[in-house]
Amino acid sequence: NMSLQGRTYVVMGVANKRSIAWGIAQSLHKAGARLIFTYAAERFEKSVRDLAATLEGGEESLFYQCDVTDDENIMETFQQIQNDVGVIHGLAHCIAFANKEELKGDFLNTSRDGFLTAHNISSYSLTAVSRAVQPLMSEGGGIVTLTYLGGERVVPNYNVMGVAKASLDASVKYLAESLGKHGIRVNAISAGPIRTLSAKGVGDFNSILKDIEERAPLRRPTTQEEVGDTAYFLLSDFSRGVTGEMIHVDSGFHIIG
Ligand code: 0WD
Repeated sequence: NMSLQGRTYVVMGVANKRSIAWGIAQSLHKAGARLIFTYAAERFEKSVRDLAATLEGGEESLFYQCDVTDDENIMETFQQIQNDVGVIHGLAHCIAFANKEELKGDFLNTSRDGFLTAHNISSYSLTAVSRAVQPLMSEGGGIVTLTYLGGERVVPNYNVMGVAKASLDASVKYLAESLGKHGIRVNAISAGPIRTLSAKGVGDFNSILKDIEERAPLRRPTTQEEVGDTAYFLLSDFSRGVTGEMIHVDSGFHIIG
């Protein structure tokens, strides 16, 4: 049964309408899911609420502030979600950050602070959030995160974020093992480049995009909707035998040498 009617999903990381998280929210909404949105800081609340209001029946959505660098904030957020809705059936983690000056030039110049920040927000947050949501996922379900090819091989300018994605990818496997006994699956989508707010921070993003259009098997850029529908699959029962997996939604670019 592909309907998500009667199910509730947490979507973390909708910054604006270009956010990959927004593509995921739209796919889950189409399938009938109830949505809970979290945003990093109060200043994002209005834009998230305005976007959600464009969904038919979006008045049912719930909103919480959650800064993933703050353990207490994470605890409070999921406590509040538990009080307000009870059971959660899945979560989409669409969060990453690195200092802009470290997303260009030579990786060798990565600072200790920049390294730790990138890993803290982009990788450790998945473990912190998974631990917080686990008690709410009493009926089992799925957790999905977003990763990128730059964690598997060297992509120019991706630098410290690539190392953080490698850490995130390994976390997906360890978390899949930890949470499998609770009926919770953990998977990653490796998305092709999509022009979002975060992508603006990556040096020479345009040439990364152009390369996809010219050389990826499907010869076209990845869309938000494509990632959204794969997240929907990974958060639905159709993927019930899949955990600890990474699915590339990148027009097939990752197979090209
Ligand atoms: O080409 C791309 N855009 C790709 C992105 C290709 C492959 C993967 N990804 C990944 C990113 O690395 C990230 O993990 O997809 C994920 C989502 O990124 P996005 O959609 O490209 O970027 P954006 O729209 O800027 O969303 C990033 C979110 C923002 O959401 P909110 O609603 O919180 O503003 O990450 C959030 C950021 O604010 N974020 C945080 N959220 C909570 N606590 C924090 C934080 N401390 N820092 C950043």
